[in-house]
Amino acid sequence: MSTRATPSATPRADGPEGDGSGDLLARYGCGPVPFTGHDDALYERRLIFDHVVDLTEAGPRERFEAVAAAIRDVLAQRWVRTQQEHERANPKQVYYLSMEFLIGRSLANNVMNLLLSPLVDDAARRRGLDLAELIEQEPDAGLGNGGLGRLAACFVESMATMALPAIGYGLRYDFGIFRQELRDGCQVEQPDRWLARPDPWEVARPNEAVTVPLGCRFEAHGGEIAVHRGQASHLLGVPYDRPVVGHGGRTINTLRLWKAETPDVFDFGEFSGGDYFGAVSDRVLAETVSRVLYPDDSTPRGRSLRFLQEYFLVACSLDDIVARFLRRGNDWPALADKVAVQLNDTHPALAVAELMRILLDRAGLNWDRAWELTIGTLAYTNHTLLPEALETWPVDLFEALLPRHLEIVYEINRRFLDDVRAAHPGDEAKVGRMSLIEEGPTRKVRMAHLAIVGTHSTNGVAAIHSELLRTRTVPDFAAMFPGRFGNKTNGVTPRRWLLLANPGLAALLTEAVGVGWAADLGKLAAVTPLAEDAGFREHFLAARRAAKLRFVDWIRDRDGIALDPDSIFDAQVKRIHEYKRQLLNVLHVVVCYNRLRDDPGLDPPPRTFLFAGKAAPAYHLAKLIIRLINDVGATLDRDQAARGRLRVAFLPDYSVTLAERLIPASDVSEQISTAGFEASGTSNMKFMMNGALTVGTRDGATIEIAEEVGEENLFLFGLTADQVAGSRGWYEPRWHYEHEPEARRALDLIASGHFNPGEPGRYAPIREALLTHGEPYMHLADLTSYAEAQRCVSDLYADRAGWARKAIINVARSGKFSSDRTIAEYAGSIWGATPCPVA
Ligand code: 26V
Repeated sequence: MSTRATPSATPRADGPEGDGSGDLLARYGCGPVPFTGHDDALYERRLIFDHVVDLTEAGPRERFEAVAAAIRDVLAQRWVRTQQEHERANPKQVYYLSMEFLIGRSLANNVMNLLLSPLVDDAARRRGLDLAELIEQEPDAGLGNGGLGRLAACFVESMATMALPAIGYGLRYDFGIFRQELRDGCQVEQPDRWLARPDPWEVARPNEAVTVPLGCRFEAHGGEIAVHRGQASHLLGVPYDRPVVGHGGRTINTLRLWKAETPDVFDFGEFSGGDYFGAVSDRVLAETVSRVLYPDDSTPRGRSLRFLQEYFLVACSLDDIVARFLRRGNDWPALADKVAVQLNDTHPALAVAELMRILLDRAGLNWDRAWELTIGTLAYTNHTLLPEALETWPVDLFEALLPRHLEIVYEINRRFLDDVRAAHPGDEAKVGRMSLIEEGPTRKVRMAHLAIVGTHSTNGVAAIHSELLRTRTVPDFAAMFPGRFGNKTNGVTPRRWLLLANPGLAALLTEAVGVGWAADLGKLAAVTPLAEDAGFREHFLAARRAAKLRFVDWIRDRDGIALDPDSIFDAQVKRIHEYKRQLLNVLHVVVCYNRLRDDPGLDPPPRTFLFAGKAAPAYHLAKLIIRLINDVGATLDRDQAARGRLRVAFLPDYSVTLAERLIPASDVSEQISTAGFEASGTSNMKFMMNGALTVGTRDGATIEIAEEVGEENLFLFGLTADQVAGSRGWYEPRWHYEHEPEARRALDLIASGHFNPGEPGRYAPIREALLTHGEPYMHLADLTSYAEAQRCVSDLYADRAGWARKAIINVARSGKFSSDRTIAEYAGSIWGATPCPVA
């Protein structure tokens, strides 16, 4: 037994007092900052002066605001110092442009990264403050749909931890991702009023507002804009800054979110011809641009307001970037040496045309010079291969809103296609495939083509995804620009996803390998031999049990859902989408249910199948899947055959906060997408880090997880991406239905109305989808091997030592999946950026 003592329940961040955290932060050229010397009456002052409330009268929300404001007071000087140092040193500056930042809550995270946990715990104790209750007062900043937005949040945290001079740019939506309610098992969307109360973390900077000229005036109607051509107008972008605290608190970078407003009252005359009423409604209209996050995850329809949002982000951010670049005394030729801009998917790909416009029209450079600098400055990350998610925008929309940009896109295309023709004379089919313009009844700009042609780097987010991008999605481009394509396998921040989310396990790991793993996750490799240590395994299982109990309490308080901690917690939490195959999971549940009904003597370990995730509001089949999960859950609860042995729970309103509680409590991680469809996945990494075992297909980053832990330490099943692609065209789900009795009985039971006696035909569309010739997600093709993998899970669970061994190895080998590793790769091979430590 190598651990010294029973781990304490409180998280032990790398402490400032000579506990070794100094050396590991030294990897990033910096050590932790001791935030001492602040008088701890900050909290009282904030209560009295901000809230004008007697200390004993303050409610939980006021107390939260006062604590958060006090923490902001503590970090303010450091935040300013970081900016001053970046101004002084004029390093290569990194910018991460993203339409989404799925931040979640900030209070506990900031306290942790400032290494203030012991201080804050102590101060709270002395005041009788219930910190857990205060933390629950903070709404999630849900400015994202899912993986892409959460990745952006992990990345900015890693960049700050690694002392990179980096700024994230996004939009300050008034409404983030919708709140999901369940009524009769159906998803109902409610607005997310996260800014209903003042947000203590943001700092408005109206004096740094930027003006965005548009080629037309517009009106907004339900997500579409009606354009009045020929009348120019303006939007104002007001920055709201949020601190991004690096672990150790030395670097505090900025996340700058833009709010759309009208230029000030002064301009009202120009805007509205002196019409006061019209002027006020123009203000309201302008503000609709940053009103709401688009909730679709992968089905962009022709929603023109989204186009305007994307341009607004690009125009505000590039204006700000260029202003900072010039203010630091740089000159245009140095742009690509001093600035690296990463485009998070094609959503900000208008940056290619916008930067060209700035360099041509404002800097007065010639085309070739401007093009070289644009390509040298910008880089693009692709996050999905789903054809329906590859963005295109009608040429008409460009023409009306951004005529100059369309001109530039046409000129980029003309020169590019000249090069294509020169390389492939006579191959007009290739020219048509590669053109930036999709011809057809409505001509469209292909944003992925623009992004590849207009940047020096295109990367995917896991090895298989980058490979498929090169070989299947854009092979012509990969052949033309072989040096531009690369891979950057995603990662997640171990601070939020392990140190903060799982204090018990974090403390055990610290006991085992010393502090320092949180900023150098590779250090966990030293835990590997402890998988063979019976004493360590006991401590490990105890820490996991504690996380489970904590979650059981929390979800009972939040939703009134009672979960049995003695059952296996088997979790599939992610957006609801056919390719992610929640339906495969449900089919397997029904297979298990049928077995129990057939043979009441069966005695598998009890299991609770946990689901959470939102469906795009217009994705009817996804919403029907949610309803099915709830119907199955309710039926199992009523049936003696299942009771106590098989449960299904759909946890409403999946969020960063729910993930932080649920992942540490889960035994099994479901990563069961059709191979070739999930670009990376990132919850797979969070589960692994917290000691869950993966049941998964060979897809996305799960393949690399298997490489790290060895195939014997997870449960892989199903067709490979090549097999899936190879059977496209002849796949016949009916064959499985006819030859596999368990599959047939499961499907028949769902279609029979057993789970929904009130409305027997309810699930006909699901049966239809699963049995349609050529069903693209191949549910039935994988069901048998999935059920087999799940049988292995149940068998192993009975062997506690065997289970713990594999789970420990998963934690120990999770080092690769720290977003610090990912960011180090971006910094080294795409950005050419190095740390700029703040003294
Ligand atoms: C598309 C659209 C279309 C218009 C409205 C809003 C919207 C929002 C998102 C998207 C594309 C989503 C692409 C995406 O989220 N990809 C995910 O990226 C993760 C991080 O790289 C990755 O782990 C997931 O596998 C991948 O699905």
